[in-house]
Amino acid sequence: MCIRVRPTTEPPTTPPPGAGCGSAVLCSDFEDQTGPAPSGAWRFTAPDCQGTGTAAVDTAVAHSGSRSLRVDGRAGYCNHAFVAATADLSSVGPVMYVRMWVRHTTALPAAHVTFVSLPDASQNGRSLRVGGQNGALQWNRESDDATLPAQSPAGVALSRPLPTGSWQCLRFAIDTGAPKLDTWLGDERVPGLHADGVPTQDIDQQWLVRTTPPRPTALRLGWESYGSGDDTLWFDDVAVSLSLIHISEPTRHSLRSYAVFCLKKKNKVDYEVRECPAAPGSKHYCC
Ligand SMILES: [Ca+2]
Repeated sequence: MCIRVRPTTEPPTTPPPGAGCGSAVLCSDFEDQTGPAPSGAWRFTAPDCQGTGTAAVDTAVAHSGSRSLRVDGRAGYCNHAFVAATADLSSVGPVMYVRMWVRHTTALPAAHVTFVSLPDASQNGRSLRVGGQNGALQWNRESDDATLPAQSPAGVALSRPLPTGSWQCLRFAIDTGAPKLDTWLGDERVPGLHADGVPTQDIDQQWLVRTTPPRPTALRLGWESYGSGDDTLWFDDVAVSLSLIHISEPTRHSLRSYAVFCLKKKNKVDYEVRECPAAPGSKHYCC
């Protein structure tokens, strides 16, 4: 029986593991990687052709812990370099939610580039891509080269650049039952990266010409350039889930709250320390 509750801020037990993504289908902070070559749940791949681009586990820069995935992307079509999750994602739905932390060094170029590539069964294996064009983030569909948003000045203005030199949280919601997409950069749902099924000029009018929804089967992180554009990128705390994943920063234990529960059992009193569930909108709610 709970007699009293006393809040404390000290985490008394081993912190929860990994990328803070609960029951996610795929959840990786890359801390289990033992060498520079991706292993276990990840493997290097160069889907079309391989040149000077590289992708490897990095121990110098990390969002969580001491490891991340580093991609040295090079301009030119035949410098593809990706690390692919080995997980089969073909049954994740009806909405597939993806979260990743990404950091890069060079502003997105005017030319088209890709840094997330999802093989798509609805395109016979061609990719649903996330990258940039005209200096801002965009979605691209390989089979018909459609973009979201449209690459008009008004459309590009409704997207956002990917800031350089700091970790950014990118989240996607990919509807596999309707031609809908959503994208968050940090806390903002980016208006130009939002396909809602109703064609809107400069945003998703071109995208929705194709009504077959995507069916991603896998996740690849890396770099693919179709002209100009070198960049160095890091990825960390990557998750794929059936629900929107919070922008959790799993190693910041100070955001967790704990309470001491006083348990009275017959003639003795036991103390049990538990992590408190967070209330909506509060980082420090204690039970
Ligand atoms: Ca990490």
